[in-house]
Amino acid sequence: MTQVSPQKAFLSAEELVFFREHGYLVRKILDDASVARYVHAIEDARRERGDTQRMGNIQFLQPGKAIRGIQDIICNGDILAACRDLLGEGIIVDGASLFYGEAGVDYRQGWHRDVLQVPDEQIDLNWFSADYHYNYVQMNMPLTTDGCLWIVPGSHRRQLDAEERTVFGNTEKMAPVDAPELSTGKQIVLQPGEAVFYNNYAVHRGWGGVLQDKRITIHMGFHSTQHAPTLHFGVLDHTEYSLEYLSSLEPCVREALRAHLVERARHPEVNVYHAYHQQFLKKEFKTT
Ligand SMILES: O=C(O)CCC(=O)C(=O)O
Repeated sequence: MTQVSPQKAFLSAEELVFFREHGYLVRKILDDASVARYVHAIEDARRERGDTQRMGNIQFLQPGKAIRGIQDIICNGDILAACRDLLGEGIIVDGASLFYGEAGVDYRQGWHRDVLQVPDEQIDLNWFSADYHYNYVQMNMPLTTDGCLWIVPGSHRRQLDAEERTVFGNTEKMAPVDAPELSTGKQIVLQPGEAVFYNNYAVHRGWGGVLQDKRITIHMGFHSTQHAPTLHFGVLDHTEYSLEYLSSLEPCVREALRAHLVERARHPEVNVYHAYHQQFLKKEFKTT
């Protein structure tokens, strides 16, 4: 009988408990040479596209916006191993964006949970509880020092507390951008090549104020085929992945997008969220 050897764990038992309780985890992923390679590929691509006054959110796996030189990040063994430890086998890449902002860009989002794309009446409060099976992990991996992500540790596994309720008002989705500060908010400051894996149901926000330095951060989302989708699986626009586009990709990227297509075919119910999510991105970011 063929023995399938179990994959070696990447995260320690302590890290898994930390992620479950606090909703985030920081790990070093890229060495300096890989950071430099990706920055070079991005700066080349940005020169052709021109600059912007807003934080960019460039969906680098889509044909019209592709940044070929960074696409192989979706095959990074350590990132996939971390996601496997957090979610289970059958890791499928979903979101893949580049946050790009020049020094001087003013970047402020309201505190939110990533349920913005769901009509209010479909939001289930059970999603924000300790026993809910969460099946999506989001990751920010900066290539420059980045302190733009803020999170309220532990808020993914409970309802909004009294302070949060005051700033959110009668919605579970997003507080106004000019709402008072949350005393429990924690700024996550990352060095180039470090990644933060986080639960996107936790209360969080992107907030840099007026950026002192350029921001170049790779942002991704992952799902496991072992469990039903949770939000917001369905970020990639799979309808754009033609055979011609797929065959132009590096083999590992092609295989990852093929696996994404197979999983999207198993879950057509998430397609409705895709459209809502794109509307959110256009409001919060410059997406071209
Ligand atoms: O790192 C950031 O800018 C925040 C991103 C964010 O809030 C989100 O994707 O929901």
